[in-house]
Amino acid sequence: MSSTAIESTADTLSRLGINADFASSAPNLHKNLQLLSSGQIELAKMLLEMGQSHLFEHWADPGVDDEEKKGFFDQVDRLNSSYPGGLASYVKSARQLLADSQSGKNPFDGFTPSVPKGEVLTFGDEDFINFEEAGIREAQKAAFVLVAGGLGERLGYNGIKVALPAETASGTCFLQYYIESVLALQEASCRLVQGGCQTRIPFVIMTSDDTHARTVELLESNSYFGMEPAQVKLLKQEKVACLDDNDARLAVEHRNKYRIQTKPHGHGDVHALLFSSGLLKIWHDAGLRWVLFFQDTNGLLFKAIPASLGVSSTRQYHVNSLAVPRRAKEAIGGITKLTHADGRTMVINVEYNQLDPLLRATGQVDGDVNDETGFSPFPGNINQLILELGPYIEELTKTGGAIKEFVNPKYKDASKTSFKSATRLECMMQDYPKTLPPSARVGFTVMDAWLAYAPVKNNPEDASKVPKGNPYHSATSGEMAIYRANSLILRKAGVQVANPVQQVFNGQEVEVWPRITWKPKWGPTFAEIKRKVCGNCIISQSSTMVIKGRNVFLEDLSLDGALLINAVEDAGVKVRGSVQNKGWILENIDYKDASVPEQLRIRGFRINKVEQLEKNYSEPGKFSLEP
Ligand code: UGB
Repeated sequence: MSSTAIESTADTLSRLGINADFASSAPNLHKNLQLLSSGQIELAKMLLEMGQSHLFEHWADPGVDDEEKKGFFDQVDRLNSSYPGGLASYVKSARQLLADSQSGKNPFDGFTPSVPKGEVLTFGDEDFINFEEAGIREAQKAAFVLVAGGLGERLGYNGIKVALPAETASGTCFLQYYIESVLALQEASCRLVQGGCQTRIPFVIMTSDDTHARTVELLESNSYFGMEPAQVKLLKQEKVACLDDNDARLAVEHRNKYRIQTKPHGHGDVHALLFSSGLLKIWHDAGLRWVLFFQDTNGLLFKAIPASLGVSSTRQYHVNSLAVPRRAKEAIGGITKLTHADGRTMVINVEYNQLDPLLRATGQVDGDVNDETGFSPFPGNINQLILELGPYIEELTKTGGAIKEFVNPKYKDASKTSFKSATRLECMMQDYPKTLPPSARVGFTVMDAWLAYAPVKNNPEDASKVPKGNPYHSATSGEMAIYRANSLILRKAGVQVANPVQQVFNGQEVEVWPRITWKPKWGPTFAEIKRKVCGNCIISQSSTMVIKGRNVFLEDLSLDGALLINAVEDAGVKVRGSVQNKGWILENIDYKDASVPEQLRIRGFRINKVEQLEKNYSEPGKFSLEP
């Protein structure tokens, strides 16, 4: 028992300056004071001052374990210390935001949206190749941050999303793909330094209670996918308290009145966590210049990274948002220039549910619609941000990493006086530029979606209902997009890749291209891929090609079937001639078929490996594969 608990209640009260008001405002709590430490009593006072006396309504109920009451304060302590400014500040912000929401205040009041200017890249042209080269030079000065605290309710998958295979031809999961891509950049960048370099690119993963343990397990059981464990840091975000009403009364759990309901605060937490971890300063002192943020399930992402990093360094962008052409009403935010009546401007993501009302409110009567190109004029934010480290630290030193929050209550009716379920404040990492001064250089880089963006967010049922022409963003489309991108890249490099066929999986019609995949180190840039391909190469639509090796060269290859090449770092393999076999066949499966593993069910097909040519090169040397 602590010394404060031994004190008489009267002594404790007087030492803490608690008067009769306290006792009358929460008599049930008052009866329990002898259980609490002085720190906990301070927290209790803060809660009462913030109008949260309802939290103690059940404290005099008979038969309640004192441990529950102590557990309550442990939770309050965590909620208080993990939020910048503490719970009092959280409740205060919540009241303001809830009042604004109730009165229908437009967060963009006074601002007029317009289409901003940015860098628009075309894959494979001279500019693209030059930007990629610049990006590779900069990569050794970069740190990568993956936000992976979300459970992915829209996807409905039971595991963590980064453990899902990005594609099933090689079976590589998202986390492996990301780590191997960072290692490929590290290697390519170091090769440009005379005599090589010892750089280890830092890799941070933001997790949450929902994902942390399973992320650690995935890393550890796979030896960190080849990365040095010291390169990887996990930062766990905490959830925030839920709110029951417009007065921001904290919501208690239905089954346990001694616990406050909590929900995720959003990916915006990443900035405060990075700042408080001290990592930014360590990186700065080590001479790093860039921090790249990305999301959990985009299997194309690293095809866009080198060129975008090149844009950041060439254009000297403090903030560079990656974007793709966006279809109107597609569920991705739009990059928008906002100009205030008083002359202020900012280039910022406007979330998909806000863009349409904002456009309508500012005179664009049709709202969020496509223009003559068939796309919305506002580029789609894919939430991949590249920040310049120096200005980023400067800004965070002022803000502590706090990001402008919002609240999105689901009201019971038009009176907006009660909610269908408890709500909470949220924040988004792409809102970082909102507090920047006008002098900040905020830009963006647009690339074709086929090259840069194919997230896995929607479950099969929802995906099959996506309006025609809009992307499914499902496990099916995410995998098919990887094969399509690799096929198109090889085409651009001179390979004759057959046209796709249309097939329907889980109610989604998709283009099925040859199933081509390679390890990131085989082709970190387009220039490198072009170097690996020569002569007259042909790949048929029904083919599969999996390249696991760095120095594998395709020369006059004609492939009609399945070809798998596994080669160690220093094995140089020339692949020539004709490979023909029965290959691998895609077989339909139904997402409702519980006998099939969930990670396959959600894509609607599995690969039947009928016949293949598989070659392994486990020793260094020069080899030729001529079937
Ligand atoms: N995430 C966290 O790490 N913590 C959290 O608390 C919540 C999420 P979603 P969202 O790519 O199309 C974003 O749920 O938030 C991680 C952009 O806001 O997949 O609906 C989570 O693990 C939007 O502008 O997406 O929408 C995941 O890695 C648009 O770009 C990431 O945050 C959209 O993504 C995103 O979470 C998109």
